[in-house]
Amino acid sequence: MDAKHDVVDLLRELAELTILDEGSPQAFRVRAYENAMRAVEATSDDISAMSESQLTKLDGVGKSTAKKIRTYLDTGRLDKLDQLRAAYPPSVVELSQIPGIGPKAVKKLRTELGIESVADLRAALDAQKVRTLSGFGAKKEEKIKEAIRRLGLGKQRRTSIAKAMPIAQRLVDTLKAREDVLDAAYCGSLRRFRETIGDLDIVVATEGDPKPIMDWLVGLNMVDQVLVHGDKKTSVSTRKGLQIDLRVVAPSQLGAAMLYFTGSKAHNIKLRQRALARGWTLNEYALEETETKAIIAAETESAIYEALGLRFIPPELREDNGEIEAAEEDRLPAGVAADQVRGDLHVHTDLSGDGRSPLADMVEAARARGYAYLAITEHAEDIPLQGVLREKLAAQRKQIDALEGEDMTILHGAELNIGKDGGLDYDHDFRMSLDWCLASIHTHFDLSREAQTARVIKAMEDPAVNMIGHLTARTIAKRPPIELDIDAILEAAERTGTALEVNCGLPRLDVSVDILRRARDREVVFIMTSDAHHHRELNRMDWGRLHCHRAWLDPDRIANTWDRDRFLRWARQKRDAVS
Ligand code: DGT
Ligand code: CA
Ligand code: CA
Ligand code: ZN
Repeated sequence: MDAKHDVVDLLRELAELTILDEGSPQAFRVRAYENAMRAVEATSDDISAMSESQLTKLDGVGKSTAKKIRTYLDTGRLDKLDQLRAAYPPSVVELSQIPGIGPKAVKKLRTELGIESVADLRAALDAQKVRTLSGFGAKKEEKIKEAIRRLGLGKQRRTSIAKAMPIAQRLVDTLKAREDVLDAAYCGSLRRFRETIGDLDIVVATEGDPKPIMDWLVGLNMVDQVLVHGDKKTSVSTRKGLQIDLRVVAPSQLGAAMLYFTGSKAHNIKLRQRALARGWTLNEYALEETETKAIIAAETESAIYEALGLRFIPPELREDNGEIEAAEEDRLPAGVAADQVRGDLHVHTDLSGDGRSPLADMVEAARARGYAYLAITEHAEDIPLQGVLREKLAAQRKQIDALEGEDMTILHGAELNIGKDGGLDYDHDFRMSLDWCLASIHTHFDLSREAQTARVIKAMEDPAVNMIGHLTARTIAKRPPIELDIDAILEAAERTGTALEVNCGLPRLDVSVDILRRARDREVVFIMTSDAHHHRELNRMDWGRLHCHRAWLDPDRIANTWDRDRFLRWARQKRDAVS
């Protein structure tokens, strides 16, 4: 792992722990760490070679932070970090991740009730002790209980895909760059693109000595405990509680190892039964003849599938959902290929309070992806910090027109906020003057199922609303989905001609695979979007392709695979019906 990533991780952890320490995410020190983190992320200079004063020259890095960075780079540790970690152990950090429990509440729970973990909190909730604290009460107790239950906190924690993926990618990239490594891949549930990951499984191929590779893992900064340190397998756990299993194999065995460690277990069992029926054995080293041990296939996954009489099954389908039967009969569901995505319909620029790239950069990035259409959708006015007032939004149209070309249509849009009772931003005429609107829930996550369902359906009935953004408003393993009558929502989407977004950002992946499957027999239109707030985030679309494939969703159900004429015709329908 390179120094830059280590420093970004350091600053992120300092910011997270300082929120708890200062009791507020807005505290000056927290902002200082966050600004420094963004500055380091953005620089292409070699951080490890920079002096303290050079670091200070990065926009956003203050003097005292620069000093901390340099100390950390030179010594591999930092007193401040050690102090904060001692004061706020992982079990306390976990408490602060429960929706409705802010840093101040964590302090109160610790000092007044001695609560140091989710388990302690659960016991205190059961004893009805929490309601006695000022600012809590019986209703809040209930909400907290419900959140703990729905997020599955306090048990063996699963890590969200959003947290696991960047770690896995960095580990694999670093491994691949080594001279003694021929190939490396993350496997397990992450490769199958599950929403949460129990542990991370990485397979490495080398002709050489596995020991230096294993030692490298054990020596990483993020490692907290070494669970196994062997030649075939090494397991560590990180300070955030993520277990990493690393296996080193010979290149000739890579396919068998990847197949085995990708799973799922149920998929593997079915494959082994097929092998058995042919007088063969399938294990993590090879597909071989049981009697003679002659190897039939081992080097690639495709060769093993082929020998078993199957089409190659992409990892995201390997869940024993009928994919083996489908592969046998050559009717595996088609996925969306990268070049089949024709546009992105949910993109912010720095006009939105939380957007980070200028319009021109977003448009250029969309062109680079070969899109034929793009919607610019700033946050609308009802969301205080991020929202854009109508005059400013109206003024954006000129800029958009100037950047449009023959190759790419740019829709001038907005991301409306669905109010508590289903009301929307601006007014009817202004909304209708825009080319494209999505409407999303950003507030009131705790309403009843009836109330949530009603407000979403009301938004769908608005003629300016083309699409509902991130329907359930969940963040995976962090904020539970809002309560909804999904069948009623799907029915309304079909009836009103409103699309449902597949938000491709890893923290959300909303709507879920489960909802996509439930919509299979309905004519609901789906649209994959990046919800990019930075030009580099347009590539989130690639995650959405895996997500939709995992749901066996027919690509033609996804409107942004349609050619420009078909898409634009569809996008006009709701508006045209009223005028
Ligand atoms: P996770 O980590 O709980 O999110 O899920 P996985 O699927 O990554 O499971 P994990 O890490 O326990 O094992 C990785 C893969 O290794 C698993 O998908 C299939 C394979 N595997 C592990 N243990 C067994 C086993 O006892 N039998 C078989 N057939 N395969 C196994
Ligand atoms: Ca795993
Ligand atoms: Ca594992
Ligand atoms: Zn958005």
